[in-house]
Amino acid sequence: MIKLEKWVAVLAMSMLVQTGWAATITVSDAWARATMPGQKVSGAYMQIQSDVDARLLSVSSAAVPRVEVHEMKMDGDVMRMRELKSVALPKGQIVTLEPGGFHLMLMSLKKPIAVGDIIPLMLVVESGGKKQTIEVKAEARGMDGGMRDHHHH
Ligand SMILES: [Cu+2]
Repeated sequence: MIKLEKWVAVLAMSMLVQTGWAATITVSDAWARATMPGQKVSGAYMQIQSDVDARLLSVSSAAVPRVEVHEMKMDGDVMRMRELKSVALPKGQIVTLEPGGFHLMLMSLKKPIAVGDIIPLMLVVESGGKKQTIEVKAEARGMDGGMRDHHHH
């Protein structure tokens, strides 16, 4: 089991962060995929909306040794995935991180992620040349939360 504080009610709720110059970044429906014993990678997903043109640059987590921003795409009939330098968050648009598209890759997991675990994620977002950090709590869901993927790491 991963030791994390359990937030029960607040999850899946939208989160608003606003401080002075910063963009207003709204994150909703953040979740991570629970893992099987021995599985070292998983994914995290959410919807992000910024009130100005912005970019998601990177993500870190106190609970996961390494988090990468990935994109998954069909290449002919092969699904491929690559690490991205950033994900554009165009003004006012909801950008969805989901299985089969943009996603956060949770890597080098030391322990399995159980359904209901809360994975804290720190999103670094840049807008107008300035960076801000948004804290997101993603609740772990089971394998039926979406298509199976990421078996090739
Ligand atoms: Cu990936």
